[in-house]
Amino acid sequence: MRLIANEGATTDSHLSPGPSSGAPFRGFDCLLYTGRLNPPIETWVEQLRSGDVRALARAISTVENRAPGWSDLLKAVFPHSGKARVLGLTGPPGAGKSTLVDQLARFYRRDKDKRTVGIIAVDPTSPYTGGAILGDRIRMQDHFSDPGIYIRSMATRGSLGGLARTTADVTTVLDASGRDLIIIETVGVGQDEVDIVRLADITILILVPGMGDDVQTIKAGIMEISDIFVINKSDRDGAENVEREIRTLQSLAMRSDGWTPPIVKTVASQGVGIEELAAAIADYEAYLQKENLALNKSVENWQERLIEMLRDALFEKARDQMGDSSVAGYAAEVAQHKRDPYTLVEEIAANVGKH
Ligand SMILES: Nc1nc2c(ncn2[C@@H]2O[C@H](COP(=O)(O)OP(=O)(O)OP(=O)(O)O)[C@@H](O)[C@H]2O)c(=O)[nH]1
Ligand SMILES: [Mg+2]
Repeated sequence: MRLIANEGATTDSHLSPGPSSGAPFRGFDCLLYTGRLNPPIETWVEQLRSGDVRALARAISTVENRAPGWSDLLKAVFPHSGKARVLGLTGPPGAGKSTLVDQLARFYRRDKDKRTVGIIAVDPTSPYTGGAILGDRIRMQDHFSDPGIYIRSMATRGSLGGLARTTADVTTVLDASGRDLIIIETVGVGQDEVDIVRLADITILILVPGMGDDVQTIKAGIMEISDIFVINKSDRDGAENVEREIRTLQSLAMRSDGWTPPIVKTVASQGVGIEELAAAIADYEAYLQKENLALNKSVENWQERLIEMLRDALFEKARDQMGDSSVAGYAAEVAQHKRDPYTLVEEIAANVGKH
C-alpha cells in the first residue's frame, strides 16, 4: 500500500526538476510517514493556501495514507474549500481519458481566465491497461513547467478509508489550496467510479466507437449521472453508431433536472473537439448556476458522504470496543448458532460510545 502510494506520488508535478534544482526530487515521500517533520497545522495550511506545492503534496499524502494528523488537517482545510469547480471524467480503459484531461488542462491554461488546474488520476494501475502509467507520465511531463497545473496519481484500490472517500478528501485539499478547477479521471468500471464521479459538479462520460451495444454494458449508474457525453476517437469508424446508441438510451429516461446531456465528438490525440467540449462544460456550468442546482447537488452528495462517514466512525468505535479477535469469536458463535446475530448487534450498538 505504501509503496504504491509512493509510486503514485512520484508523478506529482512538483517532483520534476525545477529551474534551479539539478535533479528530480525523489526522496521526499519517505519522510512523510514519520509525522515528525510536519509543521504545525496552521503554518502548513497557510503554506498550502499560498500555493506551495510541497505543502500541498505532503497534505495529500497525509490524507491519502491516513498518516498521523490527517483528520486535524482536513478539519483545518475544510473551511477554505468549496470554491473549486470539480469535473469528473470517466469511461472504459484506454478510451483516451488522460489524453482528454491533458487537452482540457491545456485549454484552460490558454484561456483568458487562465484557471489553475488540479488533476487527480484515480487508480491508474488498473489491471486493464499495462502501460497506462508510463503513458500518463510522459504526457503529464508536458505540464511540469507550468505550476498552474498540478497532477496527482492516487493510490490504488483498497486505499484506507475507501477509494471514493479518499478521493473526496484529496479533492477537498486541492480545493482549499486554491485550484480553480479540479479534474478527476477514473476508469468507469464499478461502483467506486459511480461514487467518485458523484463528487463532481460536472460528470463527463467518454465513450469510443466500436463499442456497439457495449454502451449498455457501461455501468448504468454512470450513464444516468453523466452530464456530458464525449465520443472520443471519432477519427475511427462507428462514432455515429455510438451517438445513436446514446440517444436511444436518453430517450428512454428524462432526467429529473430537465438537462439533456449534449454529445461531443472529439479526437483527443489531435486536440480536435476540445473547444466544443469546453463550450459544453461552460453551458452546463451556466445551467447549474441558473437553476441553482449546484447547491442541491452538493447537498445530495453530502447526505451520502455524511452517512458513510458516520457509518465508518461508529463502526470503528464498535470495533475498538470489541477488538478484532472478538469479531471472529462472535462470528464463530453465530455460525454455530450459539447466539443470534440480532441481539448481539443490538448489544454492541447499545454500548458504542459508553466507554
Ligand atoms: N485514434 C485515436 N487515438 C486516441 C485518441 N485519443 C487518445 N488516443 C490514444 O489512445 C490511447 C489511450 O489513451 P489514454 O489517454 O491513455 O486513455 P485512458 O482512457 O486514459 O486509458 P486508461 O487510463 O489506461 O484507462 C493512447 O495511445 C492515445 O494516444 C483519439 O481521439 N483517436
Ligand atoms: Mg488514463
